[in-house]
Amino acid sequence: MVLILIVMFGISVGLVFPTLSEAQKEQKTFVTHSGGVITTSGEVIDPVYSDSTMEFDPMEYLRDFNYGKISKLPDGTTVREFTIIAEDDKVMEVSPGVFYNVLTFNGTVPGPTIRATEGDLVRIYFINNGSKEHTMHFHGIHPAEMDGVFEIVGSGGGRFTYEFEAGPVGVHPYHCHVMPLEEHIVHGLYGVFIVDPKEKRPPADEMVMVLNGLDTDFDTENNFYAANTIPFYYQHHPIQINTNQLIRIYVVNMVEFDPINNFHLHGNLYHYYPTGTDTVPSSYTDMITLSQTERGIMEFEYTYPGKYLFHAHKVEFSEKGWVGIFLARDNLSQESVEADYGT
Ligand SMILES: [Cu+2]
Repeated sequence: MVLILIVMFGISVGLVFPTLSEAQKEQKTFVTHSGGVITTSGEVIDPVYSDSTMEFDPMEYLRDFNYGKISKLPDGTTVREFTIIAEDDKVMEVSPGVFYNVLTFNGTVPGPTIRATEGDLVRIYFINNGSKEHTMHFHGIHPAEMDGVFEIVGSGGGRFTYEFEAGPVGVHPYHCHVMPLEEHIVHGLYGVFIVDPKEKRPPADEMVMVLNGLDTDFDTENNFYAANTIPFYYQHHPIQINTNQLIRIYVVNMVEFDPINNFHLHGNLYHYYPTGTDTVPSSYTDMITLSQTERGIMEFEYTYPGKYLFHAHKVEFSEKGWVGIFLARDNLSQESVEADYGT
């Protein structure tokens, strides 16, 4: 009975999930990604850095789609050009007082969401301003030499131009493919590539959620989990949505080390399109399970206003940051929430 009262009290004061328990008590010594030797409990990383050098706003990232610089070929094909710069010296305050050495595409983790329509010519001007070798490897269909695996791009300003036809329709990750791959990925060199069908999907409030983990003490286990990098962000800053409006989420699992992740939605079910390659959903569910780089499109709408949790039903992950809230309202402005497809 006492236990029930304690649990009820916890819920009543909003402790839906407790904040992160202390990551590790035991001090360990590591060689950091930047080559420094540090001793840390996992709470403070790279103490040589005293300040964050990276600004990242998960709310802005959520609905930020980069359609590139658009032009046309003589045959009418749309060309979309993007410049992507890799860096590996940034530091991000991922949680209060927790500094993490991140590797970035265009200065953020994840990198920009690149978006094109099936059949467009995508051209990526890639510049490696990092201190290590990096590449961009896109999931999708393209020539071998555009795969970003064997064409290593040197540090200190190395360049490569990736060019391919956008396809297939769906949501795909892109990431660095230089060894040690796990390290380059877990430190942030990834992003999302959306290929829209020529016949557009129905209008919706569209969002991107990259499910990621952060190994802040370099022991090949994640200390934090998140949707879009910052643990607990969308719990403390609920995502505002309209009732009776279609919500479309492009979800990509980039968690390393842990074999699976999942996505549970409260008070609702969603239609799920694995990899987004089909226009007919494969399931209507409130739970999907995703392995490394598995991804898909979720569609749903809320009938009733209110606060709804979404989180990993792998409770360890939600207790370490992968949890958020949708705040559904009846009268939210429709402005700026519907995708314009950049056309
Ligand atoms: Cu790399």
